[in-house]
Amino acid sequence: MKRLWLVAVGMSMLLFVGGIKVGVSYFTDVATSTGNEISTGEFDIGISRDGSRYYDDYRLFEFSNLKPGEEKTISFYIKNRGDYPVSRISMTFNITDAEKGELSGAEALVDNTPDTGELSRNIVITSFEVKHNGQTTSLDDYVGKTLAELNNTKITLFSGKLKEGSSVQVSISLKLSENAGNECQTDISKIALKIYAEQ
Ligand SMILES: [Ca+2]
Ligand SMILES: [Ca+2]
Repeated sequence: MKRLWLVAVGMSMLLFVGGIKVGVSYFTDVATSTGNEISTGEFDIGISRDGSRYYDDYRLFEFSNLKPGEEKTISFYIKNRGDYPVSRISMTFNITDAEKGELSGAEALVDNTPDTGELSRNIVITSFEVKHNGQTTSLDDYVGKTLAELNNTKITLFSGKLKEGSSVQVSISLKLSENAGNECQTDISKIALKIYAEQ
């Protein structure tokens, strides 16, 4: 009996609600979804001297008044700041050798090319390392080479998977050869590093 009663109450409520629907507006609701889009992400790397701020174009080093036998280290970071993993990073040195002003007195005696510098032929790579995830890889193929020999050579710095937001650190030590002669006094090498990343 009790069960039947409950059913009866249920039915009467339905009828009642049905009754007041007639001629009365309903509350309505619509869910929308706007602003959808399909796009490609950005493929972007940046360079930094210390790993804090990254740039597309940044001067990483300037060494002046090098003496024969003197060594300097270039160190920089390359970061994947895009939306995809990077599978390969490579780099080239683009070198322009020039004389800085007039030939010096001692230089003029041995340098018969007043329009071209000799410095990059005398700058030797003594160490070339790439660090990623705490692992250091030494690029021994390039150690012992001069910058002139490597001019415009594509050097692979990293291959594998550099995740979004991760970086590698590159350290290159350069030495002005002890055998550098007076022909490279007051010479200047302008060095552009071009860094390429592949998806
Ligand atoms: Ca010269
Ligand atoms: Ca010179």
